[in-house]
Amino acid sequence: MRKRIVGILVLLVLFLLTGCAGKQETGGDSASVVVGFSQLGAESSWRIANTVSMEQAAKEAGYGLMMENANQKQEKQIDAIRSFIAYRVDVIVFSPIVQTDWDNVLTEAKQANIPVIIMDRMIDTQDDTLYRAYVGADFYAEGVRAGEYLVRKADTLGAEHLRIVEICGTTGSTPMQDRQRGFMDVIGKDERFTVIDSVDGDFLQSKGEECMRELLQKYGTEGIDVVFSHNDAMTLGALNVLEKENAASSKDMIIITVDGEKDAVDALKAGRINCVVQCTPHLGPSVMKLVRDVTAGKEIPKVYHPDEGVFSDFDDLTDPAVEGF
Ligand code: GYE
Repeated sequence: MRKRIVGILVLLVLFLLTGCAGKQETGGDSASVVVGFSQLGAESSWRIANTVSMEQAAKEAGYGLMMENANQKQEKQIDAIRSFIAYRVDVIVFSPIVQTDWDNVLTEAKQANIPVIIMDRMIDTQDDTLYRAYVGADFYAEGVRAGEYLVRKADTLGAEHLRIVEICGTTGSTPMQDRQRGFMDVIGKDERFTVIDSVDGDFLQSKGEECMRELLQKYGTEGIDVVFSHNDAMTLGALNVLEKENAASSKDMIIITVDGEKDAVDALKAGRINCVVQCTPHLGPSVMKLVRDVTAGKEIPKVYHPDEGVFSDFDDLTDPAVEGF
């Protein structure tokens, strides 16, 4: 009898000990997995849908999600990642506001043996062992799609010269840099196109309005033929200004936007926008699948890009597949 009680006690102690040490070796057991998630802000409908996607996917997977919103401040993201390391979460996920200056904090995560998954935007680093995977759009391809639409539109209109203004996303962020590069690679050598100005709208609707107001003061509605805006929030802000100034102006201008939120797709259907390049915010399920594999000790792909397309005034916009998020 006594032997039996001792045996049970030994098992109990072993159970408690392995339970305490379990944070690092969860073996894919969803009940004990905690994900630390540093979201960069709440600047657009895209971002809000992305946050919801992460929350829902974590819930469905049965993972604990510690989320910190950085309100557009890189220092706050770095603090959040440090707090996840101190808490010893199982996996760190973050969406870097800009590309540079992540090496120090990611080295701390690596030293603490906590895998890092980068979501949405990318980082600049010489050391790709600092993160296990990147899940996010191919922003260069999005810029190319915007450029290809414009070339097709110019061909159809028989346009000889189009003056473009570009309203850019946050300076130094991956979508800003790569959307611009992709767009320029398509239209840059074609003499029909001139980018007359390129301004920073920080992915915010309010800044989109401000930028458009300034651009109109500088060039007037007559001096601008195309608006290429890096996200829907800024585009919707710019449209407010254009339509207040002169109801017909935006109809004459070619308006190209990126994301695909519901309001922008509705504006496309109403003829107020010409082209919406899609960028999906629904990255949560792909991220949580990687969390599952990485905590189970499996190899995971280094880069994952979701499938994306484009909606424009060349399409049948009554097709039910044409819809926003
Ligand atoms: O296009 C924009 C958001 O990083 C892809 O950030 C994301 C971008 C998105 O603010 O709306």
